[in-house]
Amino acid sequence: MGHTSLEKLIRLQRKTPNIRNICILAHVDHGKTTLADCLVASNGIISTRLAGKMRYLDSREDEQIRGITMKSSAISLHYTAGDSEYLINLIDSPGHVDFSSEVSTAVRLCDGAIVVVDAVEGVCPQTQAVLRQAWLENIRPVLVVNKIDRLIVELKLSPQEAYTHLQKILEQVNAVTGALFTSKVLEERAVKEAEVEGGVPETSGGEQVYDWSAGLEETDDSHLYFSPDQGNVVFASAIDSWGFSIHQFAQIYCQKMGIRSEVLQKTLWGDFYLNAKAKKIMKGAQSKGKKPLFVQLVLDNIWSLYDAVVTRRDKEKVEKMVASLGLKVTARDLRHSDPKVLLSAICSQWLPVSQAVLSMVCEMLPSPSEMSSERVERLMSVGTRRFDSLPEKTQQLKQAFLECASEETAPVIVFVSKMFAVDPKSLPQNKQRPLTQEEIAQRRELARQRHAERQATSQSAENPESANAGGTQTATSANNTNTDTEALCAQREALTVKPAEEEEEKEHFVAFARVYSGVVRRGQRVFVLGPKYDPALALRTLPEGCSADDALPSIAHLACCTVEHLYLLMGRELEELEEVPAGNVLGIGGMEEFILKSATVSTSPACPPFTPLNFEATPIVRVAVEPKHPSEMPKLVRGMRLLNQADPCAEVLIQETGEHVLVTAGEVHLQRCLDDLRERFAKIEISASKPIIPFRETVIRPPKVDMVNEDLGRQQKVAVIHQAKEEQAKYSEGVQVDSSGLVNLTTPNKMATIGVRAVPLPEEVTRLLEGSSELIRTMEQFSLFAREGKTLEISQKTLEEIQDFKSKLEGHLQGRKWRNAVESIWAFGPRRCGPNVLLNSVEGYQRPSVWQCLEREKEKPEAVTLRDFDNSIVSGFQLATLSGPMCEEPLMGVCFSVESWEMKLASQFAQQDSTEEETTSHQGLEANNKKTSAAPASEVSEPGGSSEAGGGQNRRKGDAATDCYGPFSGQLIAAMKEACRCAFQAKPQRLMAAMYTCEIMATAEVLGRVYGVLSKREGRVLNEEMKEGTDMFIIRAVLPVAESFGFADEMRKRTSGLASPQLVFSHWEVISSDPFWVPTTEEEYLHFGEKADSANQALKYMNAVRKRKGLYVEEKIVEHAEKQRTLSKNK
Ligand SMILES: Nc1nc2c(ncn2[C@@H]2O[C@H](COP(=O)(O)OP(=O)(O)OP(=O)(O)O)[C@@H](O)[C@H]2O)c(=O)[nH]1
Ligand SMILES: [Mg+2]
Repeated sequence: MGHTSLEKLIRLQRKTPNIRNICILAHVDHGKTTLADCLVASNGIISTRLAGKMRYLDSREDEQIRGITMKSSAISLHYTAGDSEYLINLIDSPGHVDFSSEVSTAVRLCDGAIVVVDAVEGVCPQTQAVLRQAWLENIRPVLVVNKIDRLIVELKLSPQEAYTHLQKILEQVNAVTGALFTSKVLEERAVKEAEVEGGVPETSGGEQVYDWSAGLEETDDSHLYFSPDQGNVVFASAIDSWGFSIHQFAQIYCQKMGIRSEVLQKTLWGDFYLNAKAKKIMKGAQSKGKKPLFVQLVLDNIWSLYDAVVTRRDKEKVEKMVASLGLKVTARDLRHSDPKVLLSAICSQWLPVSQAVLSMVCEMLPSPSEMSSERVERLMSVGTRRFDSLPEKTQQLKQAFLECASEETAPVIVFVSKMFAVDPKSLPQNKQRPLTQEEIAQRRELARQRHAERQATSQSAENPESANAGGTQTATSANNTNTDTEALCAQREALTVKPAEEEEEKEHFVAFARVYSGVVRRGQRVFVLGPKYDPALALRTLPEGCSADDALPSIAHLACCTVEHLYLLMGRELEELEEVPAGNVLGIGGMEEFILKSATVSTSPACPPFTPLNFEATPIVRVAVEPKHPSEMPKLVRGMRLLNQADPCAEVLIQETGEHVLVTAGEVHLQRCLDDLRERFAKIEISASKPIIPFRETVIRPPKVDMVNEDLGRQQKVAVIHQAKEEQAKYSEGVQVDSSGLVNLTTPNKMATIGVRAVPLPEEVTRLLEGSSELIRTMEQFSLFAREGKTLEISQKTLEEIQDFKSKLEGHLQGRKWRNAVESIWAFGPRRCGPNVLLNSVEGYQRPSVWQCLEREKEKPEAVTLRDFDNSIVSGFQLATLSGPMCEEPLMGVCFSVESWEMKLASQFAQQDSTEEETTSHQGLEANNKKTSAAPASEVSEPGGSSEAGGGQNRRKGDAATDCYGPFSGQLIAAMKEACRCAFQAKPQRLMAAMYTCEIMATAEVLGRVYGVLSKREGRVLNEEMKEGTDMFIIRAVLPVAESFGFADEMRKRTSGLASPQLVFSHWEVISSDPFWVPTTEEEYLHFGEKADSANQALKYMNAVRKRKGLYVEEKIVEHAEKQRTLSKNK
């Protein structure tokens, strides 16, 4: 089969119903790239012999070396079925968890997916993840059960056993789909119910009608499941290049057996058998102990082929089989020493995998023009904004999506899911192309002139006199030739050399994109919409019918740019295109200035930005990087910026400490990023720190047992309190701590006193807060707007979510201690949305609640206003929660309750000596009321800003605000921060460690070693189960991130490569040991010795962080100094 010509592909790009945009998804190593090889080989791009070995789409060197895919890459293929021709835009994706963000970028551009499952390993964690991703993006999957050869060669199953095994695998896959479907139906039902409830006025009677018909029973889900008789399953062995669907076998046997192929297609899979006498297909193979049709007609044949070719190497039998199948095998293949070569040669003719897979793809997966309206709405509704709330013009664009039209009038809509860097040399415009006749002639002329010129100069050098004497004519003619040649040279250089040189300096990015509507052309002007672009706002500002060609006022998150290059993505190669019609995957060049990672591109300003990609992995591994030579810092900075753009998941930031930090999803990802930095983006030597492990700081309830598990008696508690009193000394001046942990602190100018107490939040609350940060941010924004006198539109759905969040919080915060707590939440922190809470327990101080967005429809509560400096308290809290006292890591799960806040008025302060002190907060409040009604509070900026806030207030406070301790608001922030820190320290403090979950598959022999490695690294096994139908065990465990580096490697080494774990960030966990613990009881001394530093893991972690941050670390460095001295004296 020849190489498909570019023209043909371009022609096919216009036939939208015959386009399929698909990706290959699977768990790591299940054979995606190998399968892609087979498909690529069917187009003659690589040879069939190399298919499966070359892994053509793994174009990076490290991908080839490690044998795993690290990025998604696309290739356009051509497929002919009968008389229709198809264009298949295929994207191969990585299966390793570290690169799951690459999967998201691939899935977004597709309409369908090939989910590959290893026939031995079955459904693995990433299989579930990719099925979920496909589900969330609303794309339709088909299934390829790969590596069937392993059932024959490795597991040595009989055909009957293999059949049972395959049934189990299908069940597993369908169970995952079923779970996704159920949750969706239930969710939809909940939404419907909510809508009904919301719509029906409450007076309509208390009776609730429960409509069961909206439930699961009614919804038809049969089309969702994978079943060979539905035609959405292929069984394959990509490495041996064969694969089949039931359809193919039905075709083969319908003639042989004289049974209609439709009947065979329904019965080849399932509990059917052949009654040879009656020549009928009957049901109930299992109960009657008969061979199912699938075993008899399909698996038996394959098994006997493997038996003849691989196991017994029976040449005669092979020849017979080949003849009976009507295949042609070359003598060279027949004689080859490796039986696999022969096997491939036979199978690739008999059951070519590309044929099976591609025909399934074309039949079962939708074309771009069949996009469902549900999917369109989901793509267009950003975050909390619902489709119905979009401007009308924007809603009209839905039609363009559905039509997927390539007419001139159709608006261009393109989504860019990632930017990838390409070597400038491999860009088609820089590639060497064969010279045209004209150019050859030009070059010949050029060479001739240069030759003549050289001769002329050598001549004139030989006899300068004659040249001088020769008169002016020769000289001028020589000059002429000279200038001519120079001009020509310059021209030629301009054509070739120069651009190449310049290009080398610049990294080239190509946008990985898909056209959803319209035709993109080279040189076209388009709008680039950032993720936060708001079409409603832009439509109001922009003139009617404007385009990206016009000079327009600047609008947030909107830029105009020109489409410079369009490419057809062909794996390692790119082909230049002039235009790309709707429904195709493509590459766009020249957008690097405008797009960071992903964006929406359109010719219509009404187009909304697409929903952000949902990434499954959280970047967690951070390292600080620096150049080997400090002078190369600018190169590093530039390199990091490029890396940030080129990787969908990597984050690059400069920490407060000034370090350049790289955050990645895992160890393998980290390695790849560093390699990219070194070799591609910065091109300098860099050194990376050890991974920076994040911790959180928290407080807990006083423990009931001591370190040796003895009950902490009453006496000891007293001792602890004593200790606390002693520790009073370590607090700074003006701080009072009572035995219950209440901290009272006065500002340096003695104007304000605050009382703060730290309380641990229940675990569920912390988790809830962590999961709801988006909502909290919305609430925060609402309050901010409210303070500025504006209102923020929040959709009904979001409001419901907030209400739900609030009631959940109320549910968790029960008991006397938490009475009214939810209502009196003052703020969340750090960064105003974190998992810590500031409570307002100040008697008599009422402030607008954080829940005010929920109360908007209700009668406005009588105007409650902010007290002066309310924001300073919040800022102080934000600072305190951002970095805790243990090792300056963020806090988590801590509630700070402000129990008193007393302020003296400035006037009183001025006369403080003469009059008695008057410190009631009510007076302060009244004064504020007046002030705030006159000038709306503007002190809503960040900590730094609040010191200048409220000009009126400064004037009024006059002398007080400019006392010798600096602005008062600043003092209050500092005091609040200090008070929080002291309150925190007054409680038992703990570190929290980030935890990974991992799932390890291992055989029984290596199980012991797996446990060994886990326990050495403080891992905890959650459960262990046997995988059905195999001798594998699945172990689920959690492991601290701090102990995870090198874990995968060690595991592989210790188990000789049999177990390879994948780590995914899961949660934060409190480390139970107290970093400040010193032995106090006799038992503890006995147990741990005087210093007790061997057992204290938390202390080790804490000190390591402190050291890294350059903080003071209390450590005894010289040990047993006397002994050493005595030793040396004795010498
Ligand atoms: N026995 C057998 N091995 C296979 C088959 N297909 C692939 N393999 C092997 O499985 C390994 C992984 O194959 P890849 O194609 O790189 O797997 P992948 O799914 O692309 O892996 P990632 O991209 O890293 O997730 C390779 O060693 C292949 O040779 C198959 O059908 N049978
Ligand atoms: Mg791969």
